[in-house]
Amino acid sequence: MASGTALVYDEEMTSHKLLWDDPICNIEVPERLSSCFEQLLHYNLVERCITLPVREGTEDEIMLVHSLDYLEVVKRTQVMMEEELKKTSADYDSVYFHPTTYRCAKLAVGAALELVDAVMSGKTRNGMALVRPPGHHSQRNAANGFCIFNNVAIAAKYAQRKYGLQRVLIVDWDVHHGQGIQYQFDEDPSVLYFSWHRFEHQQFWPSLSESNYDAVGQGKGRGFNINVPWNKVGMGNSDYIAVFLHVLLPLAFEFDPELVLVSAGYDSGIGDPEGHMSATPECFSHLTNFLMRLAKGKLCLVLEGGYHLRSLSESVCMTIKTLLGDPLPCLSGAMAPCLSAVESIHNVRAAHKPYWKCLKYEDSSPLQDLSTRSNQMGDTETTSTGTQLLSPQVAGKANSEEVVRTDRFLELHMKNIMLPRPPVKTVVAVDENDSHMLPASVQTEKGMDTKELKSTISGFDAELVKEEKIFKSLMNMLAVLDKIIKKEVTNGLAVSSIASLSCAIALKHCNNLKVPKVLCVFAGDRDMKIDLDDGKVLLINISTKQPEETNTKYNISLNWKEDVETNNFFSAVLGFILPVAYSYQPDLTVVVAGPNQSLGKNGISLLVSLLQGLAQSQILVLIQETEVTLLQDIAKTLVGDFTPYFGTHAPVLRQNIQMLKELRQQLQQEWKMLQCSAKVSIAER
Ligand code: Q9C
Ligand code: ZN
Repeated sequence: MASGTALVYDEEMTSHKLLWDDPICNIEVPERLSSCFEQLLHYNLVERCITLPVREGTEDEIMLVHSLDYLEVVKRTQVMMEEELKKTSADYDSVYFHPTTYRCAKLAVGAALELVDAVMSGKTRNGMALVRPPGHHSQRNAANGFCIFNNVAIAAKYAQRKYGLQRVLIVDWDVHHGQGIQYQFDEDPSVLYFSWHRFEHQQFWPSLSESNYDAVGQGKGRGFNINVPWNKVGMGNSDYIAVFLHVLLPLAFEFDPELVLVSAGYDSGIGDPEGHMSATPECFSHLTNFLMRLAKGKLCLVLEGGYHLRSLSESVCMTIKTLLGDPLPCLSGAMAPCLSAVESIHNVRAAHKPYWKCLKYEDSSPLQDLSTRSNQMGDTETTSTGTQLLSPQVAGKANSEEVVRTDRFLELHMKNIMLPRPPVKTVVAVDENDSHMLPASVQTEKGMDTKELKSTISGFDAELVKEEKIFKSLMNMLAVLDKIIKKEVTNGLAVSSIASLSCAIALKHCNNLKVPKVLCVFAGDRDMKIDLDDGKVLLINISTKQPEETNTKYNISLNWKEDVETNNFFSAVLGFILPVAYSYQPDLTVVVAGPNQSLGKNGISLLVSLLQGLAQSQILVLIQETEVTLLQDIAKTLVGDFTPYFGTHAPVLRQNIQMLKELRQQLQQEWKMLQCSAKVSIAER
């Protein structure tokens, strides 16, 4: 499988710049690009990437999306004097031209295409192109919103033509609506376009009715355009993650793309003078990490907006660190989406219900503007993250004070979240007979024999523990866990003859070492009681058996029926397990593939892959001896040089969905990231 991360960049794209006074365009500056590259150098990330030279996009490539007439207009600006450049710029909304604009715009297109080639040919697994001018607003016959050629739309068409792709996903996390991309693929079911954007009930630029959630695509393309309007500013980490879990990811996994392109604008990040949102840089790590699980890891990001230089460059660094496979920083701030975000999520899901299997049992019709109405009635709820991390932002004109304040915040913040990378990522404790199945880069645990570990074990079932082989494997498992907790390694894996016992001992060891919060996801039959002490452990048990205990906040059973041929489990992972996990914010995750687990390779891989986003990627996987067929895939997933395929989305079973609905109903006040229906959350607020 392909490995490595491509970085496509050329300083020449900084030559495009504004030559006159224009209060609208003056934020799109050359330093946007150079500051990103400098910060990447500062964190020693450039040297870890495979740097690729840029090239010009050809006229034919540009005409995959744009008309010849428009191409000629842009070409003519090369030889224009300032007055003429001004006049041409004024023909479009929020655009400026410079004599080097044509050249830079061609390089931006070419950079995106080089990146697609690197990823599609297997030269690298993923990558990012740092480009100017941006692209997602530009249209067949028009420049728009600082954009000249639609880099990402051209890249999608190019990838389809050159590599015969049937399904391409475009994720546009820029804070503006990429209407240019929407228009290009509105009737095209082969490209799924997702965009979230500041909308404020159509008050915010570009103020189009077709930016709302009910624009789902047209003709054959119905259902393949996803708009998530933000009707308030200040949206933060929890709102973004909630939209990914409840809207984008279920549809994206069902769509099953062969390639993922990202219109990666960072004006959706904290401090941005256009967006006024409050997502912190590590949020982009999490978004990137999610998208790396699609299309067998084939992921290409292309820069769009982002106008707060420090916020932009730190967020770009977090994105590239994640592409490289580094552990993820925890998200800061309390994890609960705001009411306005939940309302948007509800409305998009309702609008897309007719087109997607995963939304089949959605019982909702769109709700209009509930959060706005309650707001007018004097409800002063503001969004969560930003206001807690940083004193409240004032919507409106950007001022230099706000920029400085965010700079100072980010300086401190980055020191807290930049994690050291352990020299060894994965350590395993397995039987020698099985070790040939493991990737070369894992370290095998030979076992530490310390009093401390022995005393942890000896508190448990004496008869079992007396057996030499069992005792030894428990010691090895604890040694692996110990290294994870001490941050000598990022993750680990152990095979166990009695998974329930191993799990109980592991949790005991966490408690001894004062790990504050452990998330334990146990698939299969658990025949051992686990001490759940004061929320230090959150246990989610997935089993085909009816649970004996009733569900509580920290002890949750999913009675799950699975069809092994296909993967039914997406809805449980995205719609329940991850929302609960993100709400809990564990310090360590333990996943157990126990006896009679019914999730199969697809389900367990999915679980392990996605849970790596929690707890700074610190995760211990315990595999029951009888389930060793999982070993190879799980080990590769932990090492990170492999993205398993999770199987196709099965039609969801009604009983599973019903069970999830009831659980969500019961627990969404405790675990707020579960909220995805405005009706319920309003009723209970
Ligand atoms: N009153 C990108 O982020 N603002 N483009 C216009 C008019 C234009 C943003 C405001 C913002 C364009 C790529
Ligand atoms: Zn933007």
